[in-house]
Amino acid sequence: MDHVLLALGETKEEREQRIRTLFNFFDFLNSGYLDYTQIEKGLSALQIPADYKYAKDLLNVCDANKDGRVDYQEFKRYMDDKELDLYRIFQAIDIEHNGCILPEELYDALLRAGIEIDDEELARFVERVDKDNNGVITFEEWRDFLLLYPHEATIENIYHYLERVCLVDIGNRLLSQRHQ
Ligand SMILES: [Ca+2]
Ligand SMILES: [Ca+2]
Repeated sequence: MDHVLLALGETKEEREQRIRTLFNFFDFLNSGYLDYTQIEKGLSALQIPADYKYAKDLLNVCDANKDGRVDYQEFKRYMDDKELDLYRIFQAIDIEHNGCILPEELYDALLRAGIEIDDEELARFVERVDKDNNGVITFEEWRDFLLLYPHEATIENIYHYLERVCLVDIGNRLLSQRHQ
């Protein structure tokens, strides 16, 4: 976890605070735990494709004692595991180890996994994750994009997730055009 903190420039306390804030965001009823409805609503509010399965899977992955609720400790443990996983795969993609993923590196990582995409798709993927639009993906941007993705962070899974999120974006854009 020390590597993760270093990559984010965060202290242990700042990280704890960030996770607590996210938990409280989901726990809008202030009940001290999250259930399916809260997770589903929270994901929707964050513009994350929150179809039935996705929220359900996130609940199942977090809910270690299987009582149908996610308490803070369970949520925190999920975050610990997830951030470590995301850090590992980030490092594997960032082969130059300069702390950011360049579009070429993402392209190469996908290619190594047997997935060939065109320039347009690559640009769309990078743009989706690259929040500050500087053309590269930092670990913080990577983490924020994938933190609530409940499935194993393999390059194949991430590819399918990116595809899906981009489709949702395109759908929303078409909808807002129609409403203009
Ligand atoms: Ca539980
Ligand atoms: Ca960036």
